[in-house]
Amino acid sequence: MASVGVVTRLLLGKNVLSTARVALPNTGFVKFYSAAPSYENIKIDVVGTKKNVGLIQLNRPKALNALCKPLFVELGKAVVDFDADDSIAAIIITGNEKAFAAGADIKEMQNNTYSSNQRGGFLKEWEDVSRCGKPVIAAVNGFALGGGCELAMLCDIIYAGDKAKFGQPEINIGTIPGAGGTQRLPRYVGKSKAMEIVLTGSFIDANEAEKMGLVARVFPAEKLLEETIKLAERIGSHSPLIVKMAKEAVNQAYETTLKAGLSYEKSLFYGTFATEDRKEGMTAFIEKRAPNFKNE
Ligand code: DAK
Repeated sequence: MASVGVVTRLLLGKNVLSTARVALPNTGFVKFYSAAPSYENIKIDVVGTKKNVGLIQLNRPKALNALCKPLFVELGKAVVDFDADDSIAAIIITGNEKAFAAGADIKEMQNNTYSSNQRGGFLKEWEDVSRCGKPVIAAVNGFALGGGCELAMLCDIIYAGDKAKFGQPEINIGTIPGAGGTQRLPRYVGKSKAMEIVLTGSFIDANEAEKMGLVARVFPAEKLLEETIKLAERIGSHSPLIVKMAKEAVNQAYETTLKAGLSYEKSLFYGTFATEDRKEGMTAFIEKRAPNFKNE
């Protein structure tokens, strides 16, 4: 993984996982994990000045990070582990300069049948990513196509490098988006644009994706990861508990009516008043000091 200017890269060996903390020369305390699988299709890292950002890099460069099942099993596991780790405030999923991910692995699914899809719960690990309570940010350089675009849309925020290309080209290979493309894309960009993208299979570039509201911000490709880590760190400066509630509230907007959503929001808002962090946040404001959130 390319090292990032402001970030002290933590080399954890080959995905050594444990719950212990060890001091490494010049890197301070490094969290590492034990009993983790030896990942072959992703790389994980813990980055940021406070070492509170979990970084997952999809790592099948020869196949443009095509999302084969073993990759998705590893990705799901890494997300679940970071989600369970109290020292991690936010998670970034990224790829490489050429591809975030060029879709589900066409070679792997070529011989699937309707019944094998049904029986095998085809790509059911996707739910591990969508269930994550912590903010998940996609940092997209290169191709984000088909399942790659859908994976980015599963995330809470998409940042893109200026050469990124998004698309749902399933129509070109005789199928349709199957991991949220027909449902999430219209919610991001509206029906007309979504129809154009899904029915033509054509790609859109990063600036267009930003204009449509698919992407939150575009950066020069080489700055993308650095800027995404800054975003994750900024989120990580807030109360993790309240961040989780805010994420849940925003996501509810896509699941329900306005009336039900507003009611849900109100309950969560009232709920923040049962937390120590809400008390600390408001007290710190009035005392003109930085808050010291405790995740309580
Ligand atoms: N699968 C497998 N291999 C892929 C791949 C893919 N999606 N995309 C690229 N590759 C491989 C190529 O086969 C090639 O491998 P070799 O031939 O060298 O062994 C290598 O990556 C480099 O690709 P190219 O030679 O094609 O590279 P180019 O720069 O010329 O073209 C490209 C780049 C991205 C335009 C082109 O590779 C391309 O069109 N790729 C396919 C894009 C695509 O159709 N994606 C949608 C796939 S369908 C679900 C979950 C997910 C899904 C469905 C359901 N459930 C949970 C139910 C998702 C479905 C899809 O994504």
